[in-house]
Amino acid sequence: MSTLRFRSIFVSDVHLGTPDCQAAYLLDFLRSVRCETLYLVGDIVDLEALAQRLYWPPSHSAILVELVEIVRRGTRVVYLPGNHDAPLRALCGQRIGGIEVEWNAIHVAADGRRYRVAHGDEFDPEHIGRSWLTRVGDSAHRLMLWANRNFNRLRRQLRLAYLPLSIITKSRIAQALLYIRQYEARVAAAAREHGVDGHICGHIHFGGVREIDGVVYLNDGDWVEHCTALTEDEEGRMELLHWSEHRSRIGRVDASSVLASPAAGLAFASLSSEASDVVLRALKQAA
Ligand SMILES: [Mn+2]
Repeated sequence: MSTLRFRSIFVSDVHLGTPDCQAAYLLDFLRSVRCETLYLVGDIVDLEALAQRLYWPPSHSAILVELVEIVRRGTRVVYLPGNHDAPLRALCGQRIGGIEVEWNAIHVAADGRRYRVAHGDEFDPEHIGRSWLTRVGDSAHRLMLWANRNFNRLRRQLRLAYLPLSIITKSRIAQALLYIRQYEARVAAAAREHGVDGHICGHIHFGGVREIDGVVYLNDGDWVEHCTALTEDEEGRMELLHWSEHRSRIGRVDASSVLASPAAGLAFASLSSEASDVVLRALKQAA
């Protein structure tokens, strides 16, 4: 199979260390692509789950081995930890095994657009709220102490980060969509505040490409259910790809247009057709 070449690739919410991780599809994807910069946009290793139960099949080690190989090939790898790998935020500003660890990053696309990149749990007020960011300050040492001290309390709170998913599994679709829309709006508002052209995040396990009030919202999705990655080509065109037995382009942003990803198709693909009908009705009502 031929190798796909990209300028940059964004992957998040892999959740290594949990049985839900779709490691085989991700490994196939990583082995099928080449890029100059790979962004790991948080929740890569689920330290929160591993603290509760040790689960680590060989396929999860294979992902780490592949990441080492990607670094070795000369790809720049930037790791922006999320809430499920939050203890790694203590390493922000450092380079670990050739991987740059940062809270967030500014990605300048080939077309000159500037995107802020961060996992995105700070836009999810149900889980911790503003206290998370304001209390920490910017000292890595203080962050580490704070993370250690609050880790158990944090774990209880972080579980709420999956609110959208739990709502979806309960088939309360309209609320899930409302939650996702509110999240997207908060991310877009923050992008405007930062004066960037868009924001690239993950966290809510709902890949998405949208233009919201003049800024671009890009969510690279997850490798738990949807198996999606965000890619940038040499012209700065951003595409959301699904990668399993099927490979498809779900949404696209280029210099002149935004081809938004379908609102519900991605998130609800795994539900039964009956549930999908509910989704469609909810969508019609929302429209
Ligand atoms: Mn997350």
